[in-house]
Amino acid sequence: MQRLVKSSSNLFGDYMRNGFAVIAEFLNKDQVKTLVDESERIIGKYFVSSESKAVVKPEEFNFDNQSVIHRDQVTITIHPNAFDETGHLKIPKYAALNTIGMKLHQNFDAFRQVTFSENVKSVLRWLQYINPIVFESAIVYKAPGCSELPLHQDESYYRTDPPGSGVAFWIALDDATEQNGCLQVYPGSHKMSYLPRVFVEMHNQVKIIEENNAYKDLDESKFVPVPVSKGSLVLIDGFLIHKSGNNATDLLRRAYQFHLYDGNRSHWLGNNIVKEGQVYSFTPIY
Ligand SMILES: O=C(O)CCC(=O)C(=O)O
Repeated sequence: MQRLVKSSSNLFGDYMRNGFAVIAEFLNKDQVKTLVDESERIIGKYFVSSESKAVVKPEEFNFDNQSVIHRDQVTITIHPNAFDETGHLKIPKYAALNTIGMKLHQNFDAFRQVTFSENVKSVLRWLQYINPIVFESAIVYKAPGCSELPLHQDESYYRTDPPGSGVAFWIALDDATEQNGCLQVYPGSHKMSYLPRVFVEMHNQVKIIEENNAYKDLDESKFVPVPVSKGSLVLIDGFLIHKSGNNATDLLRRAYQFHLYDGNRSHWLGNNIVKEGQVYSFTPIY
């Protein structure tokens, strides 16, 4: 892997100020191709066109608005309207795909090598992570025609005590543009500490707690698009309000994304929907 060129003080400053930072060419073209080839292999093996919705849904993964296929160590989330009333896929599989995960960092060498690479470790040290723990990794698909992913904060989907040590590594596997639905961020919003939607598990059911209208007064004009070339890394603070646009092109827009928190600053709360098990895997990066 090539050495990173961006200086650590710039990166840390950008990240602290804005809640996100970009490192262009974090992966080179060959490394991106290796991840794309591996994801194709995973899709070929684990997601067949004759797919049926009936495939096992592990209890620990239960988002209402998505269908889930869990096979061996691979969990695939599918757009809810992709199945017909008999439970079979009614659109091409690439149009149906939402994510493939959730422990690629554990189960697939190509993803493991990137997630535990020296460059990832360097970035985490620059960001002053003492005990970074990766708990989820997935390829995120935005198919042609796919609509926007609504604004959210990642830490609404997992809980640590105290909150605030979460970060996402989002690596573009295609050039991400305003036309194909690149990330859009609200710079500085990580300092607002909104967490209006928090999902936790209670009695095997996902409940939404702490919902309020905090997002309703957001000035949507403050969002800025983050177009990046393939191989670029976008670091996203767990509190940063962000979204992604719709894909108005004829091509897929893909990213490899993994999430971490700092086990030195916070501990994982037991009532998370994300927990060690069939779907998720918690591993220290160093
Ligand atoms: O890749 C995207 O479209 C956005 C991903 C994202 O924001 C998320 O998974 O939290």
